[in-house]
Amino acid sequence: YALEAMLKEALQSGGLELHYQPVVDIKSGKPIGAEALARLIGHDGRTINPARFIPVAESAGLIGALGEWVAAEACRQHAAWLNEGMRVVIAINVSPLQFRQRDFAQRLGTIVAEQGVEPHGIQVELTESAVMDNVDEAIEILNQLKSFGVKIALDDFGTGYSSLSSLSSLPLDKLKVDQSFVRRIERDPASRAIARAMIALGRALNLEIVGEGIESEHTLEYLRSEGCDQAQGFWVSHPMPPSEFVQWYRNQH
Ligand code: G
Ligand code: G
Ligand code: MN
Ligand code: NA
Repeated sequence: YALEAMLKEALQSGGLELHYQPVVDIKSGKPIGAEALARLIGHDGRTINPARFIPVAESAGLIGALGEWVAAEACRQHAAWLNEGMRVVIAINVSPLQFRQRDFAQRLGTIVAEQGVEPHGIQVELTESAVMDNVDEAIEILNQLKSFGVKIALDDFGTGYSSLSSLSSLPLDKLKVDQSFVRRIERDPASRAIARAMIALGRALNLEIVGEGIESEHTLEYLRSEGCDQAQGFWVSHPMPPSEFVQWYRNQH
């Protein structure tokens, strides 16, 4: 209950922030974009992570409001950075519950249109369970999102129950190979084989592939040699508040 009250208050009076984790081109190391990760800031300045407050938002009926705040803030930041000459594709996470809300796509389309976002400047990350639950309905929602110029990434790929035939029928742009495999690439041959197979599958389906949770140069090299396109993880950078992200970005050029 304390967390629910805190979240409600944060939505009204600015107690939420987005932190940004860079995504880079795996060959050149040049920044491409960033994943926006929500943070709840307590009165004592303490940061609470989404793993704790997203489930609360879902059960308290606040996930729609939270998701719309995230989308609007990400779009505002994208446009502000573009004004300063920084072209950052911002990825936002959408929970399965939010994805299935009746006018989700329409509302997101309105938010994107209001903020002066470039086509493909915003990307939506969805998990397998969000899209595989009802594939026909998902295809319709995804096509609507794409008509607004939003790109679609399948997040945490490999941890859900994707049907491979459905995978090819969904209008996706990107696959994000889940960090549970990536983090074990160096020490576990099975994880290495799975990561490799997922990259091959993504390439066969003409999708961009992002390796997430990359924590070493060795892992990054492995993914690059297997044809992975983009890299994300602590080896590249931790998630950062916007001001730090700007410093990081400028240092890459
Ligand atoms: O930043 P990290 O611990 O902090 O994120 C934990 C999980 O929370 C990840 O699975 C991430 O996708 C999810 N997450 C982060 N930000 C958001 C958000 O704004 N909305 C939703 N639905 N999930 C988020
Ligand atoms: O589920 P999702 O992919 O949206 O999760 C993003 C989460 O993963 C964030 O909490 C982020 O802080 C975390 N994360 C990002 N890179 C790494 C990494 O290299 N190692 C670990 N352990 N966590 C990471
Ligand atoms: Mn994500
Ligand atoms: Na992920």
